[in-house]
Amino acid sequence: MAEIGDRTTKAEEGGEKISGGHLVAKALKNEGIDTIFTLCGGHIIDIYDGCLDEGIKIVDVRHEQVAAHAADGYARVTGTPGCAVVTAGPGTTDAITGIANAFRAESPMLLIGGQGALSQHKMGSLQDLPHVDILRPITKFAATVPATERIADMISMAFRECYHGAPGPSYLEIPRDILDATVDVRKARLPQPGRYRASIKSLGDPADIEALADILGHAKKPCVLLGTQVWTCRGTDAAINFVKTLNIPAFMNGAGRGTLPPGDPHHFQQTRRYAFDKADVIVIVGTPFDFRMGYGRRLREDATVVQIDIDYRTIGKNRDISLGLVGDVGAILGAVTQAVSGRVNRGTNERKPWMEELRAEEDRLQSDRMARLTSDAQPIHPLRLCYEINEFLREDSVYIGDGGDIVTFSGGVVQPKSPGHWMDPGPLGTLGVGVPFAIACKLAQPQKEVVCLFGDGAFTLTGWDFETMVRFNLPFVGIVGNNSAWNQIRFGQLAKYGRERGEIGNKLGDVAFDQFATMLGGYGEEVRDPHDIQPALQRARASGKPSLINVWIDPEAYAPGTMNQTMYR
Ligand SMILES: Cc1ncc(C[n+]2csc(CCOP(=O)(O)OP(=O)(O)O)c2C)c(N)n1
Ligand SMILES: [Mg+2]
Repeated sequence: MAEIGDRTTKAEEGGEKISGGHLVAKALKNEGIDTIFTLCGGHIIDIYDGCLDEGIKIVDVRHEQVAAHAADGYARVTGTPGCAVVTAGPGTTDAITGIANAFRAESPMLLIGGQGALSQHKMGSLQDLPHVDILRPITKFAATVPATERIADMISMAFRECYHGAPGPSYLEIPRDILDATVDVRKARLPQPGRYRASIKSLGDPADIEALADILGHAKKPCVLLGTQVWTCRGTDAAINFVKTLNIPAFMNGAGRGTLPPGDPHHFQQTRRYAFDKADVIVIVGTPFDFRMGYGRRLREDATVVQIDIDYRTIGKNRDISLGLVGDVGAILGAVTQAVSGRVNRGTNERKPWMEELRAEEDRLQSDRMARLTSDAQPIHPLRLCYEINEFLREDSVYIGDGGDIVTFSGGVVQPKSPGHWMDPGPLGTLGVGVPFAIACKLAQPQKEVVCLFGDGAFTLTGWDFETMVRFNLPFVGIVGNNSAWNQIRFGQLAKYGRERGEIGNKLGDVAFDQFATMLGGYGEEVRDPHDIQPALQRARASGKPSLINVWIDPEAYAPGTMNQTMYR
Protein backbone atom coordinates (compact mmCIF):
# COMPACT_ATOMS: atom_id res chain seq x y z
CA MET A 1 0.00 0.00 0.00
CA ALA A 2 1.19 3.50 -0.81
CA GLU A 3 2.09 5.50 2.23
CA ILE A 4 0.18 8.67 2.87
CA GLY A 5 2.65 11.35 3.81
CA ASP A 6 5.19 11.36 1.04
CA ARG A 7 3.75 10.72 -2.38
CA THR A 8 7.03 10.90 -4.22
CA THR A 9 7.61 7.26 -5.18
CA LYS A 10 10.45 5.14 -6.49
CA ALA A 11 9.40 3.90 -9.89
CA GLU A 12 10.41 0.43 -10.91
CA GLU A 13 12.79 1.67 -13.58
CA GLY A 14 14.75 3.53 -10.91
CA GLY A 15 14.19 7.35 -10.86
CA GLU A 16 12.25 9.00 -8.06
CA LYS A 17 8.86 10.24 -9.22
CA ILE A 18 6.94 13.32 -8.16
CA SER A 19 3.48 14.59 -9.06
CA GLY A 20 2.61 18.09 -10.23
CA GLY A 21 0.82 19.03 -7.02
CA HIS A 22 3.90 18.13 -5.01
CA LEU A 23 6.07 20.23 -7.29
CA VAL A 24 3.72 23.16 -6.68
CA ALA A 25 4.06 22.73 -2.92
CA LYS A 26 7.86 22.46 -3.07
CA ALA A 27 8.07 25.62 -5.17
CA LEU A 28 5.78 27.52 -2.80
CA LYS A 29 7.85 26.43 0.17
CA ASN A 30 11.03 27.55 -1.57
CA GLU A 31 9.48 31.01 -1.86
CA GLY A 32 8.80 31.01 1.89
CA ILE A 33 5.05 30.50 1.61
CA ASP A 34 3.60 28.79 4.66
CA THR A 35 -0.13 29.25 3.95
CA ILE A 36 -2.42 29.00 0.93
CA PHE A 37 -5.96 30.36 0.71
CA THR A 38 -8.26 28.19 -1.32
CA LEU A 39 -11.67 26.80 -2.19
CA CYS A 40 -11.57 23.22 -3.42
CA GLY A 41 -12.26 21.85 -6.88
CA GLY A 42 -11.38 18.63 -8.67
CA HIS A 43 -8.77 20.39 -10.82
CA ILE A 44 -6.52 21.39 -7.91
CA ILE A 45 -6.67 18.71 -5.24
CA ASP A 46 -3.18 17.35 -5.86
CA ILE A 47 -1.83 20.72 -4.67
CA TYR A 48 -3.42 20.07 -1.27
CA ASP A 49 -1.73 16.70 -1.13
CA GLY A 50 1.60 18.35 -1.83
CA CYS A 51 0.97 21.02 0.80
CA LEU A 52 0.37 18.32 3.41
CA ASP A 53 3.86 16.94 2.75
CA GLU A 54 5.53 20.36 2.78
CA GLY A 55 3.75 21.54 5.94
CA ILE A 56 1.96 24.37 4.15
CA LYS A 57 -1.22 25.41 5.92
CA ILE A 58 -4.42 25.13 3.86
CA VAL A 59 -6.97 27.79 4.73
CA ASP A 60 -10.20 26.88 3.00
CA VAL A 61 -12.71 29.70 2.59
CA ARG A 62 -16.27 30.01 1.28
CA HIS A 63 -15.71 32.23 -1.74
CA GLU A 64 -12.70 32.55 -4.04
CA GLN A 65 -12.80 36.35 -3.80
CA VAL A 66 -11.99 35.87 -0.14
CA ALA A 67 -9.09 33.56 -0.98
CA ALA A 68 -7.58 36.17 -3.31
CA HIS A 69 -8.07 39.11 -0.92
CA ALA A 70 -6.63 37.04 1.92
CA ALA A 71 -3.54 36.24 -0.16
CA ASP A 72 -3.18 39.97 -0.90
CA GLY A 73 -3.58 40.75 2.80
CA TYR A 74 -1.11 38.07 3.81
CA ALA A 75 1.49 39.60 1.50
CA ARG A 76 0.96 43.04 2.99
CA VAL A 77 1.29 41.79 6.53
CA THR A 78 4.18 39.34 6.15
CA GLY A 79 6.28 40.96 3.43
CA THR A 80 6.42 37.64 1.57
CA PRO A 81 4.10 37.00 -1.37
CA GLY A 82 0.64 35.59 -0.74
CA CYS A 83 -0.84 32.60 -2.55
CA ALA A 84 -4.39 31.66 -3.49
CA VAL A 85 -5.32 28.40 -5.18
CA VAL A 86 -8.64 28.18 -7.01
CA THR A 87 -10.33 25.81 -9.38
CA ALA A 88 -10.98 26.34 -13.08
CA GLY A 89 -13.80 28.46 -14.54
CA PRO A 90 -16.01 30.01 -11.87
CA GLY A 91 -13.37 29.42 -9.20
CA THR A 92 -11.01 31.61 -11.17
CA THR A 93 -13.55 34.26 -12.17
CA ASP A 94 -14.64 34.52 -8.52
CA ALA A 95 -11.03 35.33 -7.59
CA ILE A 96 -10.68 38.10 -10.15
CA THR A 97 -11.77 40.96 -7.90
CA GLY A 98 -9.09 39.99 -5.40
CA ILE A 99 -6.44 39.93 -8.12
CA ALA A 100 -7.61 43.27 -9.48
CA ASN A 101 -7.40 44.76 -6.01
CA ALA A 102 -3.87 43.44 -5.48
CA PHE A 103 -2.90 44.80 -8.90
CA ARG A 104 -3.96 48.36 -8.09
CA ALA A 105 -2.62 48.10 -4.54
CA GLU A 106 0.83 46.86 -5.69
CA SER A 107 0.60 43.72 -3.58
CA PRO A 108 2.70 40.69 -4.58
CA MET A 109 0.78 37.44 -4.76
CA LEU A 110 0.39 34.35 -6.89
CA LEU A 111 -2.94 32.99 -8.03
CA ILE A 112 -2.76 29.36 -9.10
CA GLY A 113 -5.78 28.22 -11.05
CA GLY A 114 -6.97 24.89 -12.38
CA GLN A 115 -7.72 24.23 -16.03
CA GLY A 116 -9.17 21.37 -18.04
CA ALA A 117 -6.68 18.75 -19.24
CA LEU A 118 -4.34 19.87 -22.03
CA SER A 119 -5.36 16.71 -23.87
CA GLN A 120 -8.90 18.14 -24.00
CA HIS A 121 -7.79 21.65 -24.98
CA LYS A 122 -10.72 23.58 -26.46
CA MET A 123 -12.94 20.46 -26.52
CA GLY A 124 -15.44 21.90 -24.06
CA SER A 125 -14.22 20.38 -20.81
CA LEU A 126 -15.93 21.17 -17.53
CA GLN A 127 -15.19 24.74 -16.30
CA ASP A 128 -12.98 25.55 -19.29
CA LEU A 129 -12.39 29.28 -19.86
CA PRO A 130 -9.56 31.35 -21.37
CA HIS A 131 -8.22 32.24 -17.92
CA VAL A 132 -4.85 33.54 -19.06
CA ASP A 133 -6.47 35.97 -21.49
CA ILE A 134 -8.88 37.11 -18.79
CA LEU A 135 -6.17 37.64 -16.17
CA ARG A 136 -3.45 39.15 -18.35
CA PRO A 137 -4.45 42.85 -18.10
CA ILE A 138 -4.62 42.75 -14.28
CA THR A 139 -1.48 40.75 -13.53
CA LYS A 140 2.22 41.27 -14.04
CA PHE A 141 2.53 37.78 -15.48
CA ALA A 142 -0.08 35.27 -16.64
CA ALA A 143 0.76 31.92 -18.24
CA THR A 144 -0.14 28.26 -18.64
CA VAL A 145 2.24 25.57 -17.44
CA PRO A 146 2.79 23.36 -20.49
CA ALA A 147 4.52 20.37 -18.84
CA THR A 148 4.73 18.86 -15.36
CA GLU A 149 8.53 19.20 -15.31
CA ARG A 150 8.14 22.96 -15.69
CA ILE A 151 5.73 23.54 -12.77
CA ALA A 152 8.24 24.65 -10.12
CA ASP A 153 10.26 26.54 -12.71
CA MET A 154 7.24 28.54 -13.82
CA ILE A 155 6.23 29.24 -10.24
CA SER A 156 9.66 30.75 -9.63
CA MET A 157 9.20 32.81 -12.81
CA ALA A 158 5.82 34.03 -11.62
CA PHE A 159 7.28 35.16 -8.29
CA ARG A 160 10.16 36.94 -10.01
CA GLU A 161 7.64 38.84 -12.09
CA CYS A 162 5.68 39.84 -8.97
CA TYR A 163 8.68 42.04 -8.12
CA HIS A 164 9.16 43.72 -11.44
CA GLY A 165 8.93 47.43 -10.56
CA ALA A 166 6.06 48.00 -8.18
CA PRO A 167 5.00 44.62 -6.81
CA GLY A 168 1.81 42.97 -8.02
CA PRO A 169 0.00 39.70 -8.67
CA SER A 170 0.93 36.87 -11.04
CA TYR A 171 -1.28 34.12 -12.36
CA LEU A 172 -0.44 30.54 -13.33
CA GLU A 173 -2.86 28.10 -14.86
CA ILE A 174 -2.06 24.41 -14.45
CA PRO A 175 -4.07 22.02 -16.63
CA ARG A 176 -5.44 19.01 -14.77
CA ASP A 177 -3.38 16.35 -16.58
CA ILE A 178 -0.20 18.40 -16.11
CA LEU A 179 -0.89 18.73 -12.37
CA ASP A 180 -1.86 15.11 -11.80
CA ALA A 181 0.96 13.50 -13.80
CA THR A 182 4.08 12.19 -12.12
CA VAL A 183 7.50 12.78 -13.58
CA ASP A 184 11.08 11.81 -12.85
CA VAL A 185 12.33 14.20 -10.17
CA ARG A 186 15.64 14.62 -11.99
CA LYS A 187 13.84 15.96 -15.05
CA ALA A 188 11.89 18.62 -13.14
CA ARG A 189 13.65 21.95 -12.66
CA LEU A 190 13.32 22.88 -8.99
CA PRO A 191 14.82 26.34 -8.36
CA GLN A 192 16.42 26.54 -4.93
CA PRO A 193 15.40 29.02 -2.23
CA GLY A 194 17.11 32.38 -2.53
CA ARG A 195 18.73 31.47 -5.85
CA TYR A 196 16.19 32.39 -8.50
CA ARG A 197 15.64 36.11 -7.98
CA ALA A 198 17.67 39.10 -6.83
CA SER A 199 17.14 41.94 -4.38
CA ILE A 200 15.28 44.86 -5.92
CA LYS A 201 16.40 47.40 -3.30
CA SER A 202 17.66 49.82 -5.91
CA LEU A 203 18.87 53.33 -4.98
CA GLY A 204 18.35 54.91 -8.36
CA ASP A 205 20.75 57.56 -9.64
CA PRO A 206 23.33 58.62 -6.98
CA ALA A 207 23.36 62.15 -8.44
CA ASP A 208 19.65 62.48 -7.67
CA ILE A 209 20.25 61.50 -4.05
CA GLU A 210 22.75 64.36 -3.81
CA ALA A 211 20.34 66.71 -5.56
CA LEU A 212 17.54 65.90 -3.12
CA ALA A 213 19.84 66.30 -0.11
CA ASP A 214 20.69 69.73 -1.46
CA ILE A 215 17.06 70.73 -2.03
CA LEU A 216 16.04 69.61 1.44
CA GLY A 217 19.02 71.15 3.18
CA HIS A 218 17.95 74.55 1.88
CA ALA A 219 14.18 74.18 2.18
CA LYS A 220 12.40 76.59 4.51
CA LYS A 221 8.96 75.02 4.63
CA PRO A 222 9.23 71.42 3.48
CA CYS A 223 6.76 68.63 4.05
CA VAL A 224 6.70 64.95 3.19
CA LEU A 225 3.91 62.52 2.40
CA LEU A 226 4.76 58.95 3.37
CA GLY A 227 2.64 56.60 1.27
CA THR A 228 1.97 52.88 1.07
CA GLN A 229 5.34 51.95 -0.42
CA VAL A 230 7.08 53.04 2.79
CA TRP A 231 5.46 49.97 4.33
CA THR A 232 5.75 47.79 1.21
CA CYS A 233 9.52 48.43 1.18
CA ARG A 234 9.69 48.10 4.97
CA GLY A 235 11.23 51.57 4.95
CA THR A 236 9.70 52.66 8.26
CA ASP A 237 12.97 53.19 10.15
CA ALA A 238 14.54 55.02 7.22
CA ALA A 239 11.46 57.26 6.95
CA ILE A 240 11.49 58.10 10.66
CA ASN A 241 15.20 58.87 10.56
CA PHE A 242 14.71 61.07 7.50
CA VAL A 243 11.87 63.04 9.07
CA LYS A 244 13.69 63.57 12.37
CA THR A 245 17.13 64.38 10.95
CA LEU A 246 15.67 66.96 8.59
CA ASN A 247 12.94 68.11 10.98
CA ILE A 248 10.20 67.78 8.36
CA PRO A 249 6.47 67.59 9.08
CA ALA A 250 5.11 64.28 7.81
CA PHE A 251 1.72 63.22 6.52
CA MET A 252 0.92 59.57 6.00
CA ASN A 253 -1.55 57.75 3.82
CA GLY A 254 -2.54 54.20 2.93
CA ALA A 255 -0.29 51.61 4.54
CA GLY A 256 2.15 54.43 5.35
CA ARG A 257 -0.15 55.39 8.21
CA GLY A 258 1.36 54.60 11.57
CA THR A 259 4.94 55.17 10.34
CA LEU A 260 5.01 57.79 13.09
CA PRO A 261 2.76 57.28 16.12
CA PRO A 262 0.07 59.82 16.97
CA GLY A 263 1.51 62.44 19.30
CA ASP A 264 4.90 62.42 17.60
CA PRO A 265 5.98 66.04 16.96
CA HIS A 266 6.41 65.27 13.26
CA HIS A 267 3.05 63.50 12.87
CA PHE A 268 0.42 65.65 11.15
CA GLN A 269 -2.98 64.57 9.88
CA GLN A 270 -5.52 67.40 9.53
CA THR A 271 -3.35 70.00 7.84
CA ARG A 272 -2.31 68.24 4.66
CA ARG A 273 -4.17 70.61 2.39
CA TYR A 274 -2.83 73.61 4.33
CA ALA A 275 0.75 72.30 4.08
CA PHE A 276 0.48 71.46 0.36
CA ASP A 277 -0.72 75.01 -0.15
CA LYS A 278 2.10 76.70 1.76
CA ALA A 279 5.17 74.43 1.51
CA ASP A 280 8.17 75.36 -0.61
CA VAL A 281 9.32 71.74 -1.00
CA ILE A 282 6.93 68.79 -1.11
CA VAL A 283 8.32 65.26 -1.12
CA ILE A 284 5.86 62.57 -2.19
CA VAL A 285 7.01 59.11 -1.21
CA GLY A 286 5.50 55.93 -2.60
CA THR A 287 2.07 57.15 -3.56
CA PRO A 288 0.80 58.12 -7.01
CA PHE A 289 -0.88 61.35 -8.09
CA ASP A 290 -4.23 59.61 -8.42
CA PHE A 291 -7.73 60.58 -7.25
CA ARG A 292 -6.58 60.43 -3.61
CA MET A 293 -4.11 63.23 -4.39
CA GLY A 294 -6.42 65.22 -6.66
CA TYR A 295 -4.11 64.02 -9.49
CA GLY A 296 -1.40 66.28 -8.09
CA ARG A 297 -3.42 69.44 -8.66
CA ARG A 298 -3.65 70.25 -4.96
CA LEU A 299 0.05 71.00 -4.57
CA ARG A 300 1.20 74.61 -4.57
CA GLU A 301 1.87 75.56 -8.17
CA ASP A 302 5.41 76.91 -7.64
CA ALA A 303 6.52 74.43 -4.98
CA THR A 304 9.52 72.20 -5.62
CA VAL A 305 7.86 68.80 -5.94
CA VAL A 306 9.95 65.67 -5.51
CA GLN A 307 8.60 62.20 -6.13
CA ILE A 308 10.14 58.95 -4.91
CA ASP A 309 8.57 55.70 -6.12
CA ILE A 310 9.43 52.06 -6.88
CA ASP A 311 7.66 52.36 -10.20
CA TYR A 312 9.13 54.58 -12.91
CA ARG A 313 5.64 54.84 -14.44
CA THR A 314 4.32 56.73 -11.43
CA ILE A 315 6.94 59.48 -11.53
CA GLY A 316 5.66 62.66 -13.16
CA LYS A 317 2.34 61.08 -14.05
CA ASN A 318 -0.53 63.63 -14.09
CA ARG A 319 1.71 66.44 -12.84
CA ASP A 320 5.16 67.76 -13.68
CA ILE A 321 7.75 67.36 -10.97
CA SER A 322 11.05 69.01 -10.10
CA LEU A 323 12.91 65.79 -9.33
CA GLY A 324 12.02 62.11 -9.51
CA LEU A 325 13.80 59.16 -7.93
CA VAL A 326 13.03 55.56 -8.83
CA GLY A 327 13.89 52.73 -6.48
CA ASP A 328 13.24 51.24 -3.08
CA VAL A 329 11.78 54.14 -1.15
CA GLY A 330 13.31 53.09 2.18
CA ALA A 331 16.77 52.72 0.67
CA ILE A 332 16.45 56.10 -1.04
CA LEU A 333 15.26 57.90 2.11
CA GLY A 334 18.16 56.31 4.01
CA ALA A 335 20.67 57.45 1.41
CA VAL A 336 19.28 60.99 1.33
CA THR A 337 19.46 61.26 5.12
CA GLN A 338 23.06 60.16 4.97
CA ALA A 339 23.86 62.59 2.19
CA VAL A 340 22.45 65.45 4.25
CA SER A 341 24.93 64.98 7.09
CA GLY A 342 27.84 67.31 6.60
CA ARG A 343 25.73 69.63 4.42
CA VAL A 344 23.56 72.61 5.07
CA ASN A 345 20.56 71.45 7.07
CA ARG A 346 18.18 74.16 8.12
CA GLY A 347 16.21 71.47 9.87
CA THR A 348 16.86 71.80 13.54
CA ASN A 349 16.29 75.47 14.22
CA GLU A 350 15.15 77.32 11.14
CA ARG A 351 12.07 75.20 10.55
CA LYS A 352 10.73 75.72 14.03
CA PRO A 353 8.26 78.47 13.04
CA TRP A 354 6.95 76.33 10.16
CA MET A 355 6.41 73.37 12.45
CA GLU A 356 4.69 75.60 15.00
CA GLU A 357 2.45 77.15 12.36
CA LEU A 358 1.28 73.73 11.21
CA ARG A 359 0.81 72.47 14.76
CA ALA A 360 -1.33 75.49 15.66
CA GLU A 361 -3.51 74.88 12.59
CA GLU A 362 -3.71 71.16 13.40
CA ASP A 363 -4.85 71.93 16.96
CA ARG A 364 -7.42 74.47 15.72
CA LEU A 365 -8.97 71.99 13.28
CA GLN A 366 -9.06 69.30 15.96
CA SER A 367 -10.80 71.49 18.53
CA ASP A 368 -13.30 72.65 15.86
CA ARG A 369 -14.56 69.10 15.42
CA MET A 370 -14.25 67.90 19.00
CA ALA A 371 -17.95 68.51 19.70
CA ARG A 372 -18.98 66.26 16.81
CA LEU A 373 -16.45 63.59 17.75
CA THR A 374 -17.93 63.34 21.23
CA SER A 375 -21.56 63.98 20.25
CA ASP A 376 -24.17 62.21 22.40
CA ALA A 377 -26.74 62.37 19.61
CA GLN A 378 -29.01 59.44 18.81
CA PRO A 379 -28.98 57.92 16.26
CA ILE A 380 -25.24 57.77 16.77
CA HIS A 381 -23.16 60.18 14.70
CA PRO A 382 -20.59 58.25 12.60
CA LEU A 383 -17.83 60.54 13.90
CA ARG A 384 -18.62 59.46 17.46
CA LEU A 385 -18.28 55.83 16.45
CA CYS A 386 -14.91 56.56 14.80
CA TYR A 387 -13.78 58.50 17.85
CA GLU A 388 -14.61 55.57 20.12
CA ILE A 389 -12.80 53.13 17.84
CA ASN A 390 -9.72 55.33 17.88
CA GLU A 391 -9.82 55.42 21.67
CA PHE A 392 -10.20 51.64 21.70
CA LEU A 393 -7.15 50.84 19.55
CA ARG A 394 -4.04 49.57 21.27
CA GLU A 395 -0.50 49.75 20.00
CA ASP A 396 -0.83 46.23 18.60
CA SER A 397 -4.27 46.71 16.99
CA VAL A 398 -4.28 46.38 13.23
CA TYR A 399 -7.12 48.52 11.90
CA ILE A 400 -8.95 47.47 8.73
CA GLY A 401 -11.52 49.69 7.00
CA ASP A 402 -14.09 48.09 4.68
CA GLY A 403 -17.00 50.30 3.69
CA GLY A 404 -18.05 53.55 2.09
CA ASP A 405 -19.01 56.67 3.98
CA ILE A 406 -18.31 55.23 7.42
CA VAL A 407 -14.76 54.34 6.39
CA THR A 408 -14.28 57.77 4.81
CA PHE A 409 -15.24 59.25 8.18
CA SER A 410 -12.79 56.96 9.95
CA GLY A 411 -9.92 58.00 7.67
CA GLY A 412 -9.87 61.42 9.33
CA VAL A 413 -10.22 60.14 12.89
CA VAL A 414 -8.71 56.69 13.39
CA GLN A 415 -4.96 56.72 13.78
CA PRO A 416 -3.04 53.44 13.93
CA LYS A 417 -0.52 53.48 16.74
CA SER A 418 2.28 51.56 14.95
CA PRO A 419 3.61 51.00 11.42
CA GLY A 420 1.87 48.33 9.33
CA HIS A 421 -1.26 48.59 11.44
CA TRP A 422 -3.57 50.15 8.85
CA MET A 423 -5.19 48.22 6.03
CA ASP A 424 -7.52 49.50 3.35
CA PRO A 425 -8.28 48.08 -0.10
CA GLY A 426 -6.14 50.66 -1.89
CA PRO A 427 -7.01 52.57 -5.06
CA LEU A 428 -9.44 49.99 -6.46
CA GLY A 429 -11.77 50.92 -3.59
CA THR A 430 -13.01 47.35 -3.34
CA LEU A 431 -15.78 46.72 -0.84
CA GLY A 432 -15.53 43.30 0.79
CA VAL A 433 -11.84 43.21 1.76
CA GLY A 434 -12.57 43.35 5.50
CA VAL A 435 -13.19 39.73 6.43
CA PRO A 436 -10.45 38.33 4.14
CA PHE A 437 -7.91 40.88 5.39
CA ALA A 438 -8.88 40.07 8.97
CA ILE A 439 -8.40 36.35 8.27
CA ALA A 440 -4.96 36.97 6.76
CA CYS A 441 -3.92 39.37 9.45
CA LYS A 442 -4.86 37.20 12.40
CA LEU A 443 -3.33 34.08 10.82
CA ALA A 444 -0.07 35.81 10.05
CA GLN A 445 0.33 37.49 13.44
CA PRO A 446 -1.89 35.79 16.00
CA GLN A 447 -0.31 37.79 18.81
CA LYS A 448 -1.81 41.02 17.45
CA GLU A 449 -5.33 42.34 17.75
CA VAL A 450 -7.39 42.87 14.61
CA VAL A 451 -10.08 45.55 14.56
CA CYS A 452 -12.23 45.91 11.47
CA LEU A 453 -14.80 48.60 10.71
CA PHE A 454 -17.39 47.56 8.11
CA GLY A 455 -20.14 49.36 6.31
CA ASP A 456 -23.33 47.30 6.52
CA GLY A 457 -23.25 46.97 2.74
CA ALA A 458 -19.56 46.09 2.46
CA PHE A 459 -19.72 43.39 5.13
CA THR A 460 -22.30 41.39 3.22
CA LEU A 461 -20.12 41.01 0.11
CA THR A 462 -17.78 38.55 1.83
CA GLY A 463 -19.38 38.24 5.27
CA TRP A 464 -20.07 34.51 5.15
CA ASP A 465 -16.38 33.97 5.71
CA PHE A 466 -16.95 35.15 9.25
CA GLU A 467 -17.63 31.43 9.62
CA THR A 468 -14.08 30.72 8.39
CA MET A 469 -12.81 32.95 11.20
CA VAL A 470 -14.83 30.91 13.70
CA ARG A 471 -13.68 27.61 12.17
CA PHE A 472 -10.00 28.62 12.30
CA ASN A 473 -10.39 30.27 15.70
CA LEU A 474 -9.35 33.75 14.57
CA PRO A 475 -10.71 36.23 17.11
CA PHE A 476 -11.12 39.83 16.01
CA VAL A 477 -13.21 42.85 16.90
CA GLY A 478 -15.62 43.62 14.06
CA ILE A 479 -17.77 46.73 14.07
CA VAL A 480 -20.58 47.33 11.59
CA GLY A 481 -21.46 51.00 11.07
CA ASN A 482 -25.05 50.21 10.20
CA ASN A 483 -27.04 52.84 8.29
CA SER A 484 -29.11 50.30 6.34
CA ALA A 485 -27.91 51.79 3.07
CA TRP A 486 -25.11 52.07 0.56
CA ASN A 487 -24.83 55.53 1.97
CA GLN A 488 -21.81 56.90 0.17
CA ILE A 489 -23.60 56.37 -3.13
CA ARG A 490 -26.97 57.37 -1.71
CA PHE A 491 -25.58 60.80 -0.86
CA GLY A 492 -24.56 61.46 -4.45
CA GLN A 493 -27.88 60.23 -5.80
CA LEU A 494 -29.88 62.41 -3.39
CA ALA A 495 -27.76 65.43 -4.30
CA LYS A 496 -28.28 64.83 -8.01
CA TYR A 497 -31.84 63.54 -8.24
CA GLY A 498 -33.52 64.73 -5.06
CA ARG A 499 -35.48 62.80 -2.43
CA GLU A 500 -38.04 61.27 -4.74
CA ARG A 501 -35.77 59.75 -7.35
CA GLY A 502 -32.51 59.64 -5.40
CA GLU A 503 -33.24 56.72 -3.12
CA ILE A 504 -33.26 54.05 -5.74
CA GLY A 505 -30.93 51.06 -5.59
CA ASN A 506 -29.17 52.23 -2.46
CA LYS A 507 -31.35 51.27 0.53
CA LEU A 508 -30.78 48.09 2.50
CA GLY A 509 -32.77 46.25 5.15
CA ASP A 510 -32.12 46.60 8.89
CA VAL A 511 -29.87 43.59 9.40
CA ALA A 512 -29.04 42.31 12.89
CA PHE A 513 -25.36 41.59 12.26
CA ASP A 514 -24.89 40.81 15.94
CA GLN A 515 -27.27 37.87 15.53
CA PHE A 516 -25.48 36.78 12.38
CA ALA A 517 -22.24 36.64 14.40
CA THR A 518 -23.75 34.61 17.21
CA MET A 519 -25.47 32.27 14.77
CA LEU A 520 -22.06 31.38 13.33
CA GLY A 521 -20.48 30.84 16.73
CA GLY A 522 -18.99 34.31 17.25
CA TYR A 523 -19.76 37.14 19.66
CA GLY A 524 -22.39 39.78 18.86
CA GLU A 525 -24.02 42.86 20.38
CA GLU A 526 -26.00 45.77 19.08
CA VAL A 527 -25.52 49.39 20.14
CA ARG A 528 -27.90 52.34 19.83
CA ASP A 529 -26.62 54.66 22.58
CA PRO A 530 -23.17 56.22 22.03
CA HIS A 531 -22.25 55.59 25.67
CA ASP A 532 -22.56 51.86 25.05
CA ILE A 533 -20.00 51.75 22.21
CA GLN A 534 -16.86 51.53 24.34
CA PRO A 535 -18.13 48.88 26.79
CA ALA A 536 -19.44 46.79 23.89
CA LEU A 537 -16.04 46.97 22.15
CA GLN A 538 -14.34 45.94 25.38
CA ARG A 539 -16.66 42.95 25.76
CA ALA A 540 -15.96 41.93 22.16
CA ARG A 541 -12.23 42.10 22.92
CA ALA A 542 -12.68 40.05 26.08
CA SER A 543 -14.83 37.42 24.35
CA GLY A 544 -11.80 35.98 22.55
CA LYS A 545 -14.04 35.21 19.58
CA PRO A 546 -14.64 36.65 16.16
CA SER A 547 -17.17 39.37 16.92
CA LEU A 548 -19.54 41.86 15.34
CA ILE A 549 -20.72 44.92 17.21
CA ASN A 550 -23.66 46.21 15.23
CA VAL A 551 -23.75 49.98 15.73
CA TRP A 552 -26.82 51.77 14.39
CA ILE A 553 -25.59 55.07 12.99
CA ASP A 554 -27.31 58.13 11.56
CA PRO A 555 -28.07 57.56 7.85
CA GLU A 556 -28.41 61.32 7.32
CA ALA A 557 -24.81 62.18 8.33
CA TYR A 558 -22.20 62.17 5.56
CA ALA A 559 -18.42 62.48 5.60
CA PRO A 560 -16.94 65.65 4.09
CA GLY A 561 -15.01 63.45 1.63
CA THR A 562 -18.29 61.95 0.45
CA MET A 563 -19.93 65.35 0.13
CA ASN A 564 -17.06 66.54 -2.06
CA GLN A 565 -17.23 63.28 -4.03
CA THR A 566 -13.64 63.79 -5.11
CA MET A 567 -13.22 60.10 -5.78
CA TYR A 568 -15.18 60.32 -9.00
CA ARG A 569 -13.50 63.43 -10.34
C1 LIG B 1 -17.30 45.87 -4.85
C2 LIG B 1 -17.82 47.25 -4.89
N1 LIG B 1 -19.08 47.49 -5.31
C3 LIG B 1 -19.59 48.75 -5.34
C4 LIG B 1 -18.79 49.81 -4.97
C5 LIG B 1 -19.36 51.23 -5.01
N2 LIG B 1 -19.54 51.76 -3.66
C6 LIG B 1 -18.65 52.58 -3.09
S1 LIG B 1 -19.10 53.06 -1.57
C7 LIG B 1 -20.51 52.16 -1.62
C8 LIG B 1 -21.46 52.15 -0.45
C9 LIG B 1 -20.93 51.33 0.67
O1 LIG B 1 -21.96 51.08 1.62
P1 LIG B 1 -21.60 50.60 3.07
O2 LIG B 1 -20.55 49.59 3.04
O3 LIG B 1 -22.86 50.26 3.77
O4 LIG B 1 -20.96 51.91 3.72
P2 LIG B 1 -21.69 53.34 3.89
O5 LIG B 1 -21.35 54.16 2.71
O6 LIG B 1 -23.16 53.09 4.01
O7 LIG B 1 -21.11 53.89 5.15
C10 LIG B 1 -20.63 51.49 -2.85
C11 LIG B 1 -21.75 50.61 -3.22
C12 LIG B 1 -17.46 49.52 -4.58
N3 LIG B 1 -16.60 50.49 -4.22
N4 LIG B 1 -17.01 48.25 -4.53
MG1 LIG C 1 -24.12 51.46 4.89
